[in-house]
Order: sequence, then structure tokens, then C-alpha cells
Amino acid sequence: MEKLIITAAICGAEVTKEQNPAVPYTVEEMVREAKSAYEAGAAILHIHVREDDGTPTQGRERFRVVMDAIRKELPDVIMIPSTGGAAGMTPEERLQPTELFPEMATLDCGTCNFGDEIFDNTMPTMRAFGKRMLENNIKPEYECFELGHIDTILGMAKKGEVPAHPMQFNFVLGVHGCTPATVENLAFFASKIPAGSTWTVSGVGRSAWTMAAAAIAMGGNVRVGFEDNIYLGKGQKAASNGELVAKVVRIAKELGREIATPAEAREILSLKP
Ligand code: KMH
Ligand code: ZN
Repeated sequence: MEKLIITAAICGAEVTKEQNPAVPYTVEEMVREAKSAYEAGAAILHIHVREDDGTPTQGRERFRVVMDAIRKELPDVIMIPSTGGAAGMTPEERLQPTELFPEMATLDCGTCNFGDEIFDNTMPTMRAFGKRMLENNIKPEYECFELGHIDTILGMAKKGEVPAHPMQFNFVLGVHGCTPATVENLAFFASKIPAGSTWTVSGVGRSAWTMAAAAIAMGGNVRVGFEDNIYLGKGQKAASNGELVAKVVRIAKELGREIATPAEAREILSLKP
């Protein structure tokens, strides 16, 4: 089996300090959480940014400042800025981090419910995002919340509307209103992607650990972090993203799966070194 790539989604757009005081908003807090995740074993950071008061933003300059500050401390880490932002943001707002030419960025593969909100990803929006990633040579991480999202993005890849082979998928399971996080659903999603693709699972909320264990056993990869889950166990809030990553490392060790460094993750994901 390939080594395990761990992604840390350190911040997200929805989770707040009221829910867990370690959720980072400021640049300094973002760097602190990035370092804790990296030092625990994360090869990839999925980046959302906030204003200092916690308001989610897709502002290009905020992304630049945060990503530069992280890069200064962690020169080899892979960063995947979000083009999903927060529900309700416009496609133009959301696209801003692609102007910084990151090596990867998320591309959300369809509209879905998102708790009480709608996360809007129309075909024209996805075509515009695909075009930008092709032009700027960005490898997308295809975020699939529903089964139909996989078919949609494979159809677009076939037409040349988004970057194709080798594709990296992130199955986001357990969002309220979307696909439940069960091992059966994860296995079904993983069976639908083309040979030679890579995949990661994000288990939202309490499903984080069953999804992580299943992915480790199946040969997939794992995303954890405050964006998806703030608990180490029942009633036990994580003090840092690093604690969440460390738990994945422990499970992987028990199951005999080695952890990929950023350089190894770049090779597995066919990114330029
Ligand atoms: N915040 C969610 C509405 C992504 O990063 O691409 C969307 C999201 C997906 O987090
Ligand atoms: Zn995200």
C-alpha cells in the first residue's frame, strides 16, 4: 500500500472559537495550527482564511499573507486553498486564491445541502473554476459530497472542462443534508473513481474516526482538522489540529500504514517536486 497522506483542514469557514477556542483566525494563529498539524504528520494543509474577528473571507490578499507566513515556517508543506469558501459567497469571490497560482486548490463538484444552507456549485460555476485551474496549472482536489458529484466531474474531465488524469478526490461524508458517513458509502464512492486516481476522506463530526480508520485500511488517505471535527473523542475537545493529526498517525501505526512526507505526497499525487 502507498504511504498515507494526511491533510489537516485547520480552520474552515464555519467552525468558531466559541465551539473550540483553538480554532485559528489571525495569521499568527494560522501559523501556530499549521505547525502543530505538520509536526504531528500532516503533509497537506487545506486552507480557509478568516478576518481577525473570525469572519470567513476569500480575499486574495488575506490568502497571500497567511500562505506566505505558513510557507516561511514550513517550506515544503503542500497547501490546498479553498475555492469553496462559505455558503453564499459568489463564484468570483471564491476564485480569488487561484490568482496566487497554488500547486493545488479545491474544486467543489456540485450543489448540495449544507446544514441549513445551500452550497451552490452550478455547471457554469464549475466550468469557470475548471478553466481557471487549467490556465493557472493548478491541480484540483475534487470535493465530492454526493454520489452525483463524481459522475459530474468525470463527465467534465472527459470534455476537457477540468484537469483530468490523475485526479485527486476528497469525499466529504457526514455533512448534514448530504451523504452519511458510513463505510459502505465510502467504499461505494471509492469504487466509482477511475483507476490511477487518488482519494482522501473527510469524515465530518463524530464520523471522523471511523472514516479515518476505514480509509487507512482501504489504502485511501485521510483529512482531519477543525473544519471537519473539533473532538478527539466523546466530549474531549482537541487542543490543536496537531492532536487530531496525531490520532490519525496512531491509528495508522496500529494498522501498519506508514505516513507520507510532503515530498512523498507530491510523488503520490503527481505534483511537481
Ligand atoms: N465551507 C463549505 C461551504 C471547500 O473548501 O472547497 C465548503 C468547503 C469546500 O469548505
Ligand atoms: Zn474547505
